[in-house]
Amino acid sequence: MANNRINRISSEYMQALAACMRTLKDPRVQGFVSITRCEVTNDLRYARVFISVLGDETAARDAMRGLKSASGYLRREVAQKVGLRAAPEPVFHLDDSIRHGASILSVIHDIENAPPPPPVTVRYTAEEAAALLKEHDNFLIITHRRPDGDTLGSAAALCLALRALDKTAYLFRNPEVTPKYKWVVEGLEAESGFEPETVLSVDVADLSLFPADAKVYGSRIDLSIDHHDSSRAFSRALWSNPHAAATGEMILHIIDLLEVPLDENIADALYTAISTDTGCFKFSSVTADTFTAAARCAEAGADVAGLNLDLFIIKSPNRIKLEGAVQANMQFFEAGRIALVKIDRTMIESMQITIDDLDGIAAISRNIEGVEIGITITEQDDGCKISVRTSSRINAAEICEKFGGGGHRAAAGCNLNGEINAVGEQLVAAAREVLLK
Ligand SMILES: [Mn+2]
Repeated sequence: MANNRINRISSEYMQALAACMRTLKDPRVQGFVSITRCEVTNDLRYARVFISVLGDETAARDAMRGLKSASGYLRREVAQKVGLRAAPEPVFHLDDSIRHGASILSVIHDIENAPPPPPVTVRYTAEEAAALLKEHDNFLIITHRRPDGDTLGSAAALCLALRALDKTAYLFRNPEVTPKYKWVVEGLEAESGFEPETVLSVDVADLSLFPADAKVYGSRIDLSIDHHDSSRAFSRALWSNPHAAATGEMILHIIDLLEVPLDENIADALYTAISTDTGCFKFSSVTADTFTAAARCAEAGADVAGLNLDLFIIKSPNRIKLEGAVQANMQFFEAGRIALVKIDRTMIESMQITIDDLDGIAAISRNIEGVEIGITITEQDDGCKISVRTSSRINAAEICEKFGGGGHRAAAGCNLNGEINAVGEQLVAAAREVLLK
């Protein structure tokens, strides 16, 4: 869409919104707030509205809350004013430049001591995300806790692509990277003391999934790139695509927009991301785009056969023993429609099971004829980790959301404190509720 058309719509929108804001009865907003800038997104779905607030940090936060709660009302009023059926949804931002100026004049010490307010998230298109990457430099890329092939492969590929553009880019040093994936992050991790200007997260659906040491960046994520449909906003900008089978597919898209040619290293990282998140192209999330992305990796020199062997075929002797124990101890409920696997600490210790040995173990229970919900509970130092896998009729995320977790329709997870048998009963009860409703 032509830029001048967007500019015209933005300025009309800003005028109409300012008029509507003056009619708000909310004392948090009245008389203290003015709009400094307004940008309607290319798809006309959202409007980034930058505001300045007269007063201190508390007044600013209150005003933001007031505006957020009024955004539905404002959207309808603006639509009526400009004669549109649906106006862009306003997403409010504090105009930092003005707030900073005001702070110098007023309450510097208060602001320095206050925790930074969580940012208001704006949804970005792929093109807007690419533009952000082009404009910025000195990147730190954050991966999620218990990192899998998708978060690590996606982060590595993005890091390599940014470096190909002569930018400085590093991965956050995730302490939980397992031996299986060490090669993916080699040479890319930030040394301590690196001060990033721009912080990105990939494949991270929620702030709670940040590694503990990365929490300091929690309120300053500039862009989050993710494909989970349960994605919870925590970043300034979010580019999400729940139709992507892996975040790696999205990373390939953005690398294309950045016009960085794929090399063997990027291709290996992306193939790792895409193949691991799709169970080697077997999950229902796989689309034609997934195969196209994999084909692009193969074309660019990814070691497809070697990676498949390492990632999916070769198993450690301990893993084979674990699979035997899992199969022998599985419990069934609701006439075999729910299967429960419990892997307790004694089992893990006596069989010398590593985190890599546990990778993908959750698929075993779901892959039994008649099972619609497979629940796998792994007892860990900090509580129980639960993985739920479901047949197409059942939404796994719905079960895990009952316990504060989330994920995809076919695969989701959550964490629960408590004794493993009691946790098992809770999960089976929740699964039964979803199964029988
Ligand atoms: Mn993923």
